[in-house]
Amino acid sequence: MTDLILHHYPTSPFSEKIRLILGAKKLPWKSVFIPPIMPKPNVLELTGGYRKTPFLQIGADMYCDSALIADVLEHLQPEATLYPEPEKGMSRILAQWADTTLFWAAMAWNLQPKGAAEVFGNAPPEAAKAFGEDRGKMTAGHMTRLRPADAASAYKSYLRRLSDMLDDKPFLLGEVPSIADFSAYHPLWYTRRIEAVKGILDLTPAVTDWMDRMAAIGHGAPDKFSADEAIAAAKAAAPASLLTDSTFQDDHGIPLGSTVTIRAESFGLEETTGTLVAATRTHYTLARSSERAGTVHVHFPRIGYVLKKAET
Ligand SMILES: N[C@@H](CCC(=O)N[C@@H](CS)C(=O)NCC(=O)O)C(=O)O
Repeated sequence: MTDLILHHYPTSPFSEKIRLILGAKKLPWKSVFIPPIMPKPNVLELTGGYRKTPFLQIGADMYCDSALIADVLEHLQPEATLYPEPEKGMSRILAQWADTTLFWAAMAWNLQPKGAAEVFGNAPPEAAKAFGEDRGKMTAGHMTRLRPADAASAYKSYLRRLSDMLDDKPFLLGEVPSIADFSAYHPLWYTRRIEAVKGILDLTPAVTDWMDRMAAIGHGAPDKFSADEAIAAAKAAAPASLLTDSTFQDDHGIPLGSTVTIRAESFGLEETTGTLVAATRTHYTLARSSERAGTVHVHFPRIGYVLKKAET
C-alpha cells in the first residue's frame, strides 16, 4: 500500500480526530507538520488553495476535510468500522453536529481571553496577534464567534447531553467507538489541554471517563516526514483515487472536464481551481498540475463545499 501521509500540526483538533482514527484502525502513517497559519506554500503546492488542517496525501491524491479522510481510512481498513449498523446514519449526523455546532461552542469557550492567554503564554505577542489576524480573515464577513458567556451556556448543555448518552454505554452509540465519538472528542480534547478553561469538563464525569477511553486509543506510531519528501512523493506518483463511487451526479449543470473552483462553505474560503474529473454522490475531484508536485488529484466532500465554474 502507498504511504498515508497526514499533513497536520500537534494542536489541531480536527487532526486529533484523524490521528485517533489512524490509531484505532492500526494503520501505519507518515507525519508532516504544517504551519498553523498562512503562509503555507508547501500545503498550497499540493492542494492548490485549500489551506485547512488536516489533509491526507496518498501519492498524488490529496483528500481534504476530516469527513472525507475518515471515509478513505474506512475503505483502507474496514475493521473496526467507523459507521456501525444500525446507527450508520445517526453516527454521521451526530459527527456533523459535533464537527460544527459543538466545535464552535467549544472553541469560543477554549479561546476566551484566559484560555488564549495560556495557549499563547510562552509565545511572543506577535504570534498571538498573527494567529488572531489569520483566523479573523478565515471567518470575516460570514461567521460570528459566540461570546464566552453564551459559549459557556451552550457548551455546558452539550456536555450534559453527551453525558446522558454515556450513562449506559461506553461510547456514544454503543459498545465501540464510531465516527460520532471521534468527532465529539476532538473539541473537548482541546479544552482539556488548557488549565484555565478545562474545569468545565468536571461537571460531567461520564464525559471525562469516556475521554480517557478515547485517549487510550492512541495514534499508532507515525514516522516523521518532511514537506519536501511529501511533494517529491506526489511528483513520483500518478493519481489513483481510493474513492470507489464514480457515477456522475450533476447538481450544478457543470460537465466533467470543466475548469472549476471549490471552496469550503464557511471558515476559510480559499479556493482550489482545477479540472473537474469526478463529481459523485459524495465527493468532487479536481485535477491540477504544478512544477514541483506534478499532476495531482484533490478530493473534497460534497457536504460543506461550494462548486462553481471558474471565471474565465
Ligand atoms: N471541515 C474541516 C475543518 C478543518 C478545520 O477547520 N481545521 C482547523 C484546524 S483544527 C483549521 O484548518 N484551522 C486553520 C488552519 O489550520 O490553517 C475538517 O473536517 O477537516
